[in-house]
Amino acid sequence: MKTRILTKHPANPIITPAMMPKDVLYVFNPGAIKHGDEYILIMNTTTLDDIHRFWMARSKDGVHFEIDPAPLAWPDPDPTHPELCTYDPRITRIDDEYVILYASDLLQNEVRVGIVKTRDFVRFERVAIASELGNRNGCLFPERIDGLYARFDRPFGNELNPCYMWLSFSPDLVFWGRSRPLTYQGKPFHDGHKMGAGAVPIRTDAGWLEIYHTVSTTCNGFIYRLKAMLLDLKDPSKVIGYTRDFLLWPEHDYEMRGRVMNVVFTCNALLEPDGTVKIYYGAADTNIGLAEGKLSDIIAACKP
Ligand code: BMA
Repeated sequence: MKTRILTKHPANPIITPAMMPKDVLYVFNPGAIKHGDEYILIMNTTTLDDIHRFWMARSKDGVHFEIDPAPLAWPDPDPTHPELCTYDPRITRIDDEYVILYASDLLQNEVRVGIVKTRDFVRFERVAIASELGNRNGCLFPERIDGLYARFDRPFGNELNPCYMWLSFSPDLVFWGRSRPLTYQGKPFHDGHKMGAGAVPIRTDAGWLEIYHTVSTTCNGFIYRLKAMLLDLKDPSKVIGYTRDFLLWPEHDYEMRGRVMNVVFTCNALLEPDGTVKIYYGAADTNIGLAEGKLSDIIAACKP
């Protein structure tokens, strides 16, 4: 077997439902960022009422987390659009703020990209629920591109037009447009049965590095696995390389059995000063694992 580019931490799963202070059935798919000397996770949790709510955890070493006593007080959206579930948060630091894009389920199967910001992870302020229905995996770039905010999104497809990644732009985080699919060598970039943004992209000399999820179908259902791609720095709708092999896949019990079987899913990739990338990932929509690898190895694997 080839050498692994990402190594799973020996303490995995680093967070399980049993570690939660209250009755939590599942804890998974965290957004992650470093704020001062702390690692912050905003985690998906599901309680006995089957609602997905965010819950925060903090750590000094990035492995052992102190979990808040209660779910996060999430700012109410527009009262005409009450949120049923909130999940899959991606935390981007831009200017001096942290902007969190997440999936906001209004009614069953009506998903939009919600946007909330904070400076301190204590007070959270609503920015928007981005208008179009049937869109998720929203993920904000850490820099403006040609003066505009840029985000990945993933409009819902159908049998004929499955779900792939798009890029949209906004002057103010509220109104989004100029949407276009990612392309590779001039054609729409398709990878798997469906795919979507994972991590907030990392700027590198070789291009924007994006860790994404790709979904395969089997006789027993979907398998969610992670790969990486490089995007043109000036026009990030252009894919300039991607990993042919999976970088992370479900193989252990905690990744294969749970609310949804055979899932590894990420909303983050944190670059450390020594060139290590830390990925906190959801496992079987039930637990949280940590995987680590070298930025240079991930970039090299994206090149044909
Ligand atoms: C996706 C999202 C994720 C989830 C994954 C696997 O569509 O809903 O939150 O981890 O499915 O169930």
